[in-house]
Amino acid sequence: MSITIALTGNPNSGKTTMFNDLTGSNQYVGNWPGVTVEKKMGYFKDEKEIQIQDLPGIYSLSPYTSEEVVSRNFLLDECPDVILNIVDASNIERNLYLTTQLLELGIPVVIALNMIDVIRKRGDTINIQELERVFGCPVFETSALLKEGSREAVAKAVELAKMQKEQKHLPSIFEGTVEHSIAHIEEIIEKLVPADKVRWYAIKLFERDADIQEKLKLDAEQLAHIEEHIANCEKDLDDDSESIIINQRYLFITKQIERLVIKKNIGEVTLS
Ligand code: GDP
Ligand code: K
Ligand code: MG
Repeated sequence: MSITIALTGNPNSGKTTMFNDLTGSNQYVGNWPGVTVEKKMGYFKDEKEIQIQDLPGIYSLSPYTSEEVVSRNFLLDECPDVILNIVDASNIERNLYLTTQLLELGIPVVIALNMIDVIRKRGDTINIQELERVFGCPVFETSALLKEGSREAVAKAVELAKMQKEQKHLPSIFEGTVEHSIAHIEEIIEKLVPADKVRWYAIKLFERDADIQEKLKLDAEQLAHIEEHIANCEKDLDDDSESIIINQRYLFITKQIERLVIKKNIGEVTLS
C-alpha cells in the first residue's frame, strides 16, 4: 500500500529541513501547474512506499496567495492519506492558527512540534498531553535541525493513514451562533462534497470564499440561502463573517496557549 504524507506548515517552520532529512536524495523537484511555486516530492528513506510531499509554506487555507491555493488544492483534491503539520513551537500561536484549519479537512493530522530545541534553550515547557487532548491529534516534539523526533512522527502518521481513521474530535472553536449558521450551510451542501470535508467547505462558504462558491457550482437559490444564514450571524455578532472566523480561531488558541505553554522568564519577572 502506497501512502502519501503531506508536509504542511507556516513558512520557515522547518518543512524543507525535515523533508530533506526524511527523503535524502530521493527527491523530485518541479513547479506546480500555472504558478512559479516549487513542487517537491520525495520517498521516505526508510520505507520507499511512503511518498512525502513538501507543500508551500502558508499561514492559512484562504485563497489569497499562490502558495495557499496550491497547498489547499493539493489537500482537497489529491487526497493525501495524512497531514504532517510542522508547527514552529517558538511561534506557536501563529502556527496553530493554520492547524485549526487543517483539522477541519477530514484528513488525519499529526503535529510535529518543531524547533523544540529553541523552546528547551529558553527554558520553556509545553504541555504535550494537553495539547493532544485539546486538538484531538497526536503531537511529537521534533527538531528538524538536530534530526530528532521526525521518524517517530512519521511512524505515527503512517499508522493513522493505514487505519484510515477520522479525526477523533474537533476542538470547539466557534460559539453557538456561528456553529448554528455553519450547520445550516452543511445541510445545503452535504450532497455536493465528500462527507468528511463538509465542515471545511461549510466554513469556507460562511467566509464567502468565492473560489469555493464557484468550485461547488452553487445555484442562485443555494447561494441566497447560504447568504441568509451568514447575514443572521453577522447581525448577531456585529462583525463580518470572515473576521468572526479569524477572531474566534485566535481567541481559542490564545486561551489554550495561556494554559499549555509555561514560560520560564515570566515567572521570574512577576515574582518580585
Ligand atoms: P520551511 O520554510 O518550512 O521549509 O523551513 P526551513 O526548513 O527552510 O527552515 C527554516 C529555518 O529554520 C532554517 O534556517 C532551518 O535551519 C531552521 N530550522 C528548521 N528546523 C529547525 C529546528 O528544529 N530547530 C532549529 N533551531 N532550527 C530549525
Ligand atoms: K524558507
Ligand atoms: Mg521550504
